[in-house]
Formats: sequence, structure tokens, C-alpha cells
Amino acid sequence: MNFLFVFSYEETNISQIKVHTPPLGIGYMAAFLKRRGHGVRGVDLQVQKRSDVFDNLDGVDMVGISILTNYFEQAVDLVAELREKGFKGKIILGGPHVTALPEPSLRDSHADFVCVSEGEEVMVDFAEGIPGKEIQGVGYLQDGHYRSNPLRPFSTPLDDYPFPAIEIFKLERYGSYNMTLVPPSTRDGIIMTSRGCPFRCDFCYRDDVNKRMRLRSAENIVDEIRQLKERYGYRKFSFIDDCFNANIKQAKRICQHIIAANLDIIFTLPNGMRADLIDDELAKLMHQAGCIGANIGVESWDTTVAEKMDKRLKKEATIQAVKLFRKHNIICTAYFIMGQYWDNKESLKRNIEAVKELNADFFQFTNFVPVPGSPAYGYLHEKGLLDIKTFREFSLFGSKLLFKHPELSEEDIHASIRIANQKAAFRLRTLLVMLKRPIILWNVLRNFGQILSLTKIFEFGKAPDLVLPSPENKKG
Ligand code: B12
Repeated sequence: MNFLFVFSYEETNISQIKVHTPPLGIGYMAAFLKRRGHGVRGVDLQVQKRSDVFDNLDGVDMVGISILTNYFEQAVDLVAELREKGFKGKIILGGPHVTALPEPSLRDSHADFVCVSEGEEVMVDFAEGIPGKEIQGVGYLQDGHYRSNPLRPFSTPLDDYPFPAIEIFKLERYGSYNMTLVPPSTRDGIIMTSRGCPFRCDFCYRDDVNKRMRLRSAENIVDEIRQLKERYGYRKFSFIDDCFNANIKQAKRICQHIIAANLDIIFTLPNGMRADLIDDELAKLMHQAGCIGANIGVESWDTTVAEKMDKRLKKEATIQAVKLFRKHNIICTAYFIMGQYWDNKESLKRNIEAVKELNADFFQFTNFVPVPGSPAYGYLHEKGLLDIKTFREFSLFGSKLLFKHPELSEEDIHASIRIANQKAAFRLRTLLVMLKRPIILWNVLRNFGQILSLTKIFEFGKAPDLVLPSPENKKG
């Protein structure tokens, strides 16, 4: 059979981070199908034109569309256009948004099938000619009724997965996952060393099928790095795990194997590491293995809010993590969410104060987005508090309040993000980091426009009357 996979994406006027990496989800499904001799093409709308989809339809039996929430409406339009242009094959949707909202995704899109959770074995079943109605993990409509087949437990060890078939994408069009730390021409090799996450932060999407975290062996990961280096010349890598150091022993093992294999690479960890699972040995091994940048998900500096969002991170551990990364020459960015359901003016003010108290190299303060599939989305939905006109507004860097906040206005949150980013930008630390790594200064100047629209640091509006935490509350 012949398959065409499309990664749904569109540029909108809502500020969005312009990082594009080859979609590994499609890469893995393609590898599974190619290994069994099926034909697979890929069109990634992050870096390709919509017309490329229609130029690649000849002889295709099935189109699979991969969807993040922001790009759901775009995918719905694409299904309609495929039908209008007479595509007679089957259309299946998948990806985080669809796994979170399978029935509405199917009904709103008029696709033939939806895939809940991971699609490798689902697509192989389709390729082997098994009717969709009998495939585990598939949802479909029967006489207008939504039917979802039992979910597929994960049996195949990740080490037995073929490496993602990223060759189906236009690899020369992708850049680096990290816009600041490396020269602009850098292209990243993208690797996922594990699947799933043992933590349960309420703002994070998770595919509840794989509650258990699954790890690859360090040998298998080193083999993939070596192959990506030899085949595509990658020297800079991004490990995009949900939580690279959820298992600190595993994280050390991976670094030890990279060092032992003499791979001579550099890498970054763009998706927040767990700050309380970093010790001196791990930071040292990460540096020796080639790590130049690691980000930590702090999210809130207010103990009550951090507890309510199930982040459960002690401030001391976070401060220690920043110190260890500095000691071992690893640039650290701390992520904070502003405008969580639990936030109030005092907690927002605390997050702003974290700039001084934590003093990480960089900070990223973003808008709270209740993504479908996250506990927060479920909670707000249940309480009828969601205020969603279009999923297109689901940008971390947008400023739309996507639910009725009990205490804060859109302006409170927008202004607190602006002030926090201003405080973070105009610090001695920022200057010292740039002097130590001039490439960062060069990249900031080169991406100045985008950084301004993302951080709003040069917007000088009225400061929201954020109440200062009273001294007795300082302890919080
Ligand atoms: C890499 C990544 C990015 C990259 C690029 C996207 C890409 N290339 O995939 C970048 C940095 C650009 C990115 C950005 C964003 N991201 Co992001 N990102 C990820 C990350 C860390 C890894 C994705 C990945 O490769 N996973 C590994 C593969 C194996 O899994 P997968 O992609 O889910 O695919 C499997 C299944 O979903 C399924 N499947 C997927 N597609 C399809 C299609 C078909 C037809 C079928 C049958 C099955 C199927 O089978 C696949 C194989 O098992 C995930 C977290 C995660 N763990 O997945 C977040 C994640 C996907 N991102 C998320 C979000 C919200 C965003 C943003 C929209 C944030 C924002 N609001 O601004 C932005 C969008 C901006 C943009 N530029 O697009 C959310 C999505 C939640 C949701 N409900 O949509 C996630 C899940 C993070 C989270 N935990 O909340 N992201």
C-alpha cells in the first residue's frame, strides 16, 4: 500500500515560536511501514506548501494527518479539500489533539478514522489489509454512532523500533530547535530517548495510554546518533523527551555512553528537565557528553500554585540545579507559566521575583494554554470555564485568556508576562552570558523582531496593580 502523511501546520498572526523540527511521530510510522515494504511519502506543512499535499497524492491509498491542537482547524480544511479534489482513499487523523479529543476530531473533520495514541502498529494493521473497524486504537463512525476499539497496550520494546524514517522530509529546510545557542545555519538531529513521563503536571498533555515511562537503551540511542551523524552530517542534537532525566540513572548512562563512543557532538535539552533530579555528577556528565543548553520546567514560584498544578518542585532544588548547570558551563533557561487557573496577583508577582531569586541564564514566561489532553483542560471543561473560539489561539506566546479566570484579567496576565520578560532581559546575567557566548548576542540581534513579539519586552503599558506579597507571606 502507499501512504501519504501530512504534519498539520499553518502560520497565523498569533505570535508563535518559529522552530521547526522533523515530526518524529510520522517518522516512526513511516519506518514501520517501509520496513514492511510499503510506500510512504511525507509532507510537513511546517516547511512545505499545502499544494505539496496534492502534488503527492498519485497512487496513494491512505492519507494520515498528524495534529497538534493549534492546527486542528487547518487539518479539517485539508480533509475537506482532499474530498473536493476527489481523493478516493481513506483519511485517518492522529496526534496529541486527536488522542485527547478523538470523537469530536472525527465528527468535525469527516475523516474516515481516528487513531488514539501511538500509530506505528495501527498503520501496519491498515497496510496488512485489516479493516479499520477491527484495528485496536482506532475510532470510527457507524450509522452516526462513534465507535472506539480497545486501546492497544504497548508490547514492542522501543529498542526494537526502527529509527524514524526522516528521509521522507525535506531535511535541508529544518533548522535548530534552539535559536539562540548555535550558529543560524545549524540543523539539529532530533532524538527521543524515551516515551511518556512519570510526572503528572496538570498543564501538560499526556497520552494516558502509556502511563508507564518507556526507555531505550543507551547503546540504541548512541547507534541512532551515529547513524544520523553519518547519514545527514548532524553534529548538533536535541533530545526532545518529555523529561530526559525522569530516571536520573538512565540520563547518566546515556551521557556515559555518548562520552565512551567519542561521538564529538553537542546537544541541548529543550523540553524542561526535572530540576530536582539533577546532581553534580549528572551535570558534569552532560557537559562532558556535549550538552551546551538544558531547560528546566519551573512553571511557578508560588508554592501553593506549584502544588495545585502537581509540579511539586522544591525551590531549593531548582536553585541548586541552576547553580550546577552554571558550574558545568551549561546554559539554562527556566520556564514559567503565567495565568494558571490557580494563579492570582500575588503568585504572578512571585513568579516575577523568581528572576532575581533563581537568576537562571534565561527565562521564558508564557501564557497558560489549557491544551486538550491535559488535566487542566479536563478540569476547566468540566466546570464550563473554557472560552475557546478557535484552537488557532492556543499559542504559548499568544495572550488570549482561553478560560474564565476567577481572579485575573487578560491584561493582568499579558502585563505580568511583559514585566517578567523585561526583568529577565535587562539583567547583568544576560549581559555576562552574551559576552561569554557572543553567538547568543548575534542570534538575539538576528531574531530581534521575533523575540520582541514573543516576549513583549518593549511594550510599555500600564503596570497591572499586582499586589506585593506582604512580608508575612514572603515565607510562601
Ligand atoms: C517536538 C515537539 C515540538 C516541536 C515540533 C513539532 C514536531 N516536529 O513534532 C516544536 C518545538 C515546533 C513544537 C511546538 C509546539 N508544541 Co510541541 N511538542 C513536541 C514534543 C516534545 C515531541 C513530539 C514528538 O516527536 N513526539 C514523539 C512521537 C513519537 O510522538 P507523536 O508525535 O505524538 O506521534 C505519535 C502519536 O501521537 C501518533 N500519531 C501522531 N501523528 C499521527 C498521525 C496519524 C495519521 C496516526 C495514525 C497516528 C499519529 O503516532 C505517533 C507515533 O507513535 C511533544 C511532546 C511529546 N511527548 O510528544 C510536544 C507537544 C506535541 N507539543 C505541544 C504543543 C501544545 C506545542 C505548541 C502548540 C505549543 C504552543 N501552544 O505554542 C507549539 C506549536 C508551535 C509550532 N511551531 O508548531 C503539545 C501538544 C498538545 C496538544 N493537545 O496538541 C505536546 C504534546 C507537549 C505537551 N505535553 O503538552 N513542539
